[in-house]
Amino acid sequence: MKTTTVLITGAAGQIGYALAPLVCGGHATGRDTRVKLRLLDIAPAAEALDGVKMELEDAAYELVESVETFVDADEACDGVDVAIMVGGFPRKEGMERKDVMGKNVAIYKAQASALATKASPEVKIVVVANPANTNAGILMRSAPGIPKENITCLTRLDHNRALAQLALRSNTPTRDVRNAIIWGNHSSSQYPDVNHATICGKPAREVIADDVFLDGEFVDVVRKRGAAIIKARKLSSALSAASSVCDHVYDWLNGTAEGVTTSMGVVSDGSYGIPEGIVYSYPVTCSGGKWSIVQGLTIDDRSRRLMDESATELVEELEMATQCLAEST
Ligand code: NAX
Repeated sequence: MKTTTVLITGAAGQIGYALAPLVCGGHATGRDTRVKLRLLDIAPAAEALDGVKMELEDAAYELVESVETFVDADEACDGVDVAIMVGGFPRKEGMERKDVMGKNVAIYKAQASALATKASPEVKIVVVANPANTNAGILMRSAPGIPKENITCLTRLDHNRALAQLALRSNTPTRDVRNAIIWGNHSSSQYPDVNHATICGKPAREVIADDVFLDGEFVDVVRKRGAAIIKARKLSSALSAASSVCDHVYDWLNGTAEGVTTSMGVVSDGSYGIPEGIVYSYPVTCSGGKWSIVQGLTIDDRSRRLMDESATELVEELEMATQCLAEST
């Protein structure tokens, strides 16, 4: 059986607490792969991180080779094959967007250097921490030695939310809903697109037969689901985020099923007229450990406008982040 070294940053946080057990159970790398787990957080969270480690030991996972904790990014990144970047600086009341961006740029610049020098040369990275697309963009720019294709961000949670809403509306199990697309930013500017989605193999628009709902309420619910969960739970999504991280990593490593597309934040090569170089959520398929953007989809005028709006937001975010990066050097 092969062994994969997985890093989770921000591991003492609430997503970390939901994610680490799933990774130890093989949900990210597969039931045929042993896991060496490395958990990173900042020094003030070291004791809580040790508590997570103790619980993971007590759960006696069959696939786990070792669980180690770190408060130093260089040490944590040593030999890492899969890096799940959950740690980041949250926006606090009264903080300007640029101030939060500056904090995250500093974190992602330092962690990019640790990954570039210490991780496996083929390391696959998924950024979860917000602003996820732009943090991934900063990682890319700060670690030119890591192939851009190996740096992604999580929009699978938004993708899964879209599948779930279509399933609920059509009274169908989620497994029978496929190929919704999240275009753009992991933010409220994202465009959840149902034009290529199917329910039990038939076009979702035909099955649901309610374009007013699909073009209005559906889009709003998916975009604002994170806020709805915070309102209900008084905490942000953790279980669903952790589960979606596993889906993202699993499909990337093991391939998407025949005829199934998923959504991943990946570097734009200009496909669908999106500016090159930004990290943009596209429909992708995965095979042999690589993702590829699904090409040739028909894009109607409404979709074009919504896709471009999210791209514009991302270009502006990346400009702000690049400015913070320049100011920090
Ligand atoms: P928490 O605040 O519970 O946990 C974050 C953890 O990161 C903390 O333990 C903190 O000490 C740690 N941390 C901070 N700076 C660090 C550094 N430099 N190195 C290592 N660790 C560091 O947040 P949680 O609810 O777990 O959410 C984590 C991130 O995921 C947030 O940025 C959040 O906005 C983002 N999300 C992204 C989602 C996505 O789909 N892309 C969905 C869920 C989530 O909202």
